[in-house]
Amino acid sequence: MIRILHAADFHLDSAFSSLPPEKAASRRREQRAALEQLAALCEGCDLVLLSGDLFDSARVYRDTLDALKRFFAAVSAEIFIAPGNHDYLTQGSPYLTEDWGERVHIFTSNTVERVRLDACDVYGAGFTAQEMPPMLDGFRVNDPDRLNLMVLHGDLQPNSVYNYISAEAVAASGLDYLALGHVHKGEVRQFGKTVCAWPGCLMGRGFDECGEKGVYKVTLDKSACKTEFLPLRTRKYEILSVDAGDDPLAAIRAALPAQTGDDCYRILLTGESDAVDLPALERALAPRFYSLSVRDCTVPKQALWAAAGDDTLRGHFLRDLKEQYDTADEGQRRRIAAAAKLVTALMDGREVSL
Ligand SMILES: [Mn+2]
Repeated sequence: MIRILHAADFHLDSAFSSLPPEKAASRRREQRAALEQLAALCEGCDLVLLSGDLFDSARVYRDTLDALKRFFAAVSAEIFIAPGNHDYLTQGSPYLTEDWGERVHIFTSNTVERVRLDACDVYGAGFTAQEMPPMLDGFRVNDPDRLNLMVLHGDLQPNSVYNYISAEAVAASGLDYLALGHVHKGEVRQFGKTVCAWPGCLMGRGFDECGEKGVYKVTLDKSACKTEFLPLRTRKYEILSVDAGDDPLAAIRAALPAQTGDDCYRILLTGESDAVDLPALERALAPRFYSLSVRDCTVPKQALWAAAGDDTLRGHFLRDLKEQYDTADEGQRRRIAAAAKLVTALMDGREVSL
């Protein structure tokens, strides 16, 4: 049985171009600091598989190379890296120019190579250009009786220009575990007897990378594969929809989880509401977040019975309901008003939730 730490898509030195320069620089420092957490998670593992896009681009700060080397030095396991589309191997790539130490194996060829260890065979290949044709097609393990792993960057989207990996190629490979990168949301799949997984990116960088991020700890032998998601403590991006109601500030406060101070939130106000004062809301709520934006997606409140006098379908419908409403008791009134609101919203083509 071997224990693997599988991570990918660090995207170190991302531009964070939506942030002001000093905040972007601070986010890049946080990316480097996340490697220290990662080193702690690698404790007790025999292998560390890193499936590409460790760097966001060819432009890498010296601070980042040093942080990565400190991470590698802190890990006692063998480390395997398969460069991806963001950090593909090209002249001047830090993968080729830096001395990464003895335990770090970087797959520098775009055809699959094998490294034999006592406990298993580790296969891998690296991107040598931004786009790569399928690299797994036709691959078979050399020795099906051994424990066979591969580290690779690519995805399952047919016609993907980033090393399209077909379910058939995975199922035919004879691999026990295929450690993939490229998809930024964690996912474990199985094709044939091969388990393949994308751990997702190491930390969220925008509202297209929401929720908790982390790595997989994999326990593997010839008969079983267990994957466990280990989250990293990093800033989260979250999008939250809140029905504005009569008091949007109270509605947002009621909808928020307790701890949001480290996180980046986008709050969408929905439903019917009178004019929402966005700057005042953001001022009141900003101290509870690392960053916050509130968007007003509400529609104006309509006087419920305003159209009851009109000679239209809406007018006739509302007049009938209004007559019932006027003679009803309190409980019935609430139900009748809710029915009037619902049907007028439907007549306006608005989305309603029941
Ligand atoms: Mn990526």
